[in-house]
Amino acid sequence: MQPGLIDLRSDTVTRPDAEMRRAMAEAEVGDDVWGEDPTAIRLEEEAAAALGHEAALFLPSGTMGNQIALPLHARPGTEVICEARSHIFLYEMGAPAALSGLILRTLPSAPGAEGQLDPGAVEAAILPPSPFKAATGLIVLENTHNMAGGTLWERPRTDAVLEVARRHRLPVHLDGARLFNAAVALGTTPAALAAGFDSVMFALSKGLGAPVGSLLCGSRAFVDEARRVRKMFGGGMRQVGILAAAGLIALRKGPSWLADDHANAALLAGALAELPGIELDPAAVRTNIVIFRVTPAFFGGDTPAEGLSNAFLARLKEEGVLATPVTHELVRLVTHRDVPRPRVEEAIERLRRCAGALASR
Ligand code: TLP
Repeated sequence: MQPGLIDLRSDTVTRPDAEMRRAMAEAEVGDDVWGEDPTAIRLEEEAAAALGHEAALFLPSGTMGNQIALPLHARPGTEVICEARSHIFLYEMGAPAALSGLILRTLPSAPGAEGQLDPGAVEAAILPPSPFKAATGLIVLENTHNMAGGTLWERPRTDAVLEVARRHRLPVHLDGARLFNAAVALGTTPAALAAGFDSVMFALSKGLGAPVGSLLCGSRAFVDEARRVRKMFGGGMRQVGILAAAGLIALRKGPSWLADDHANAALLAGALAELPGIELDPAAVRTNIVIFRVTPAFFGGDTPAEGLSNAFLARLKEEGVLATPVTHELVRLVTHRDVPRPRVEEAIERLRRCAGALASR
């Protein structure tokens, strides 16, 4: 990467630190497909304990975790209820259909609660077994909700959805890729947020800082089945203790880094809200994701031919800051520990320069 570039595209870009690299070099390993990798076993035990679930399975990615969970809960030809911008719908390459024959029934966010579902709307969308229609097989929630801007599911609403699911005898999976961010932001534990779900995926490779890996947690019987499907999907990894060693450090130490990421995101959001032509509500930024709207006013009233977010991102890149497009007018910045406070302040200066240069044209 070009020196001086500030990479706010995602918290997935974090690089393993010296302690992780040392642990990787020294990791005790074995063949994990044979169940003989002591470091992977330790990571799975600690992950399960952290989430308050019986067991956990180490996986190469969060996508694999979600995609293993889906067919274990829902039969082919059934529907999965999820929010309209959820990761399983928008960013998993159509895998629910391609791998498991599942239909996604997307629901809009509850009014005033971006990324969350209204329990009544979930109940209304549930289809019972019928000779005419695909039945509902599963409900999936996402906490934090990535594309809604790192928003949080708090316990009362979660409980209301779980109660609906239970009444209809439906399983519920949690895409908790950033569950530790949610726990830190809400001042609670990941276990408190993971309670009551039939399965939970969380990522080590995002804000927690590991180079690779996610865990899928659930009952012992569920995880035994997940191990079988992981192998079927090509995710049987051999001396994977090399990666699990970094994962253990991420799991033990990573949560303590997240409050800084959240404070940095709040700082960025406050500064962005003051720029002409940028729209966002800084109070809605509760974790490490900042999503904002770029309006024609940012470009002096014109809509650039390449589109608002593309033009914004290109200008920002010239200033040495990387971000990602969400839609043609929405842009995402994600804070993480490889961009500490002074670099965030520098990013804000560059954002201001970008806005100033365009305003003075
Ligand atoms: N999210 C990535 C991209 O895929 C968008 C990112 O940069 O934010 N669930 C959620 C909520 C996620 O945000 C992600 C990754 C995943 C699942 C998938 O994890 P990986 O990338 O490990 O497959």
